[in-house]
Amino acid sequence: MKYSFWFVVGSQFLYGPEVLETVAARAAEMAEKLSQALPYPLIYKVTAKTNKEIADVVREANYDDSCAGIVTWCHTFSPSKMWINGLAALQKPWCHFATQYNREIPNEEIDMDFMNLNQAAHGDREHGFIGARLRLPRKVVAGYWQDEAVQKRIGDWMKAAVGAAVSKSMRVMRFGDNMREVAVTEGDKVEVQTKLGWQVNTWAVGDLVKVMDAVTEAEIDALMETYQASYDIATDKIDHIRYQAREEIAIQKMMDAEGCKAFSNTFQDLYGMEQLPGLASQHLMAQGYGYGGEGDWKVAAMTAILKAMGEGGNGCSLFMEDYTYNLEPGKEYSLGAHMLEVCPCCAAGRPRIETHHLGIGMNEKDPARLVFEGKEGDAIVVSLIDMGGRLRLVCQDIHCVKPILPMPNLPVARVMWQAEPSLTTGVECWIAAGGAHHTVLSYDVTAEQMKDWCTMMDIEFVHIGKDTTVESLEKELFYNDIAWKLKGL
Ligand SMILES: [Mn+2]
Repeated sequence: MKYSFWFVVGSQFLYGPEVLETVAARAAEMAEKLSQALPYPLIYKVTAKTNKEIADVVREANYDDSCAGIVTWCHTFSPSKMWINGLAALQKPWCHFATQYNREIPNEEIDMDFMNLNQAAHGDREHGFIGARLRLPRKVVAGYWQDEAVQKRIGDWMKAAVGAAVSKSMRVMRFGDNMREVAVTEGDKVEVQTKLGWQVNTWAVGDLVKVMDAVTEAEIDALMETYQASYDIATDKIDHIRYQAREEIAIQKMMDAEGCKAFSNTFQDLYGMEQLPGLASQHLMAQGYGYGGEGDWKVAAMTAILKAMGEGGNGCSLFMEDYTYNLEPGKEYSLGAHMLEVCPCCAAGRPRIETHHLGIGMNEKDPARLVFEGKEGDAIVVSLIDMGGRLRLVCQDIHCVKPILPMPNLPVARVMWQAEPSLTTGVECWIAAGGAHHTVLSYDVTAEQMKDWCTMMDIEFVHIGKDTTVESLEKELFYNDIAWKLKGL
């Protein structure tokens, strides 16, 4: 899907046709110039002067799948009662861009005509009131439209809105159920479909095995060439790698046939399979598919959504699990990994394909997997949890580092990070909020984008950052719980 955004500019008839022509020409110019700087096109649609014009453009936006959101701005004053019918019907993300065509107030030229034409300061306040009065989810971005920092904020919001569009059409393929007895990977599939749009359904592992059996040697040869081009082969068990290729091709065929962008499986149900898909899952994630281990369909869908929100529509976001800590004073780090399935998008170097025994699960043969170190950089980890009747997204700021130890006997890909506000306070906050051991770790989606995404999806957002304290967070969680219950009444 090629997404775009629509620019809807507010005005009214009061100032005469010349002013309206100027507003329309400037709006078209701004949309064109902004489109060159933004990650998605911004298409100028209308200078809105009537209730009907606004209702019409909103109706059109709602029904156009390629429209991922609308950006509004009031060049002149635009009385907001005429926006009510349209905004009340709006089903797409909304950004109110409080900007102005001119950067400076001209000393000599300013007169009442100039004031009437360039009164965004006035018009955007009227426009803001109706958004607040209608309690509509929206993003407000203020600043000069040609400033890079302002354009970046609009661009970041656009990517979050694309995440919302991807979420609304998300289909998840489950192979097997959740890992037995695990709580946090469970969840209400009706609730996620209602709130987030996800269609989460199950397919038999036996059906996957049938598709695997039908994969041809020629198909496997072609994928082996792709593996060789991207990774070093550090095992002589080539047949194990070929088996992972067979698994990858079969899983991808089944997902593509059903329009699924994410999948989950579990080591407890691999009947008819010789290996837990390791390399197979990793290479599927590298192509933008979401994945969750142990039947964790929530993290699978979130991985696909954050990937889509990232740079170029498949950014550096990956399924991750907190495993173990280094608690030396001054060297406090969390070590993240998974049994096999870490996406190579975050690899600091060229990944190696290795085969090792895996004691957990039903593995007749040592599964092939990619082994590498994660790259350095600022990142976030996010976890979507089901609070019973509603959803909470926990997001923490982290800083990935080069792992401080070589760990030569660790047979999996690994990422090491410092956490905000510190490792241990961060852990206390994360545990207080109920965040899972499974997360999506992202190097290019920000906490602000996740907040925007949660606003669009109407779910709770909890952010653990440099200024968070346990006391303030516990209060926030307590008040949020009451507020969300009242909201649901
Ligand atoms: Mn896990």
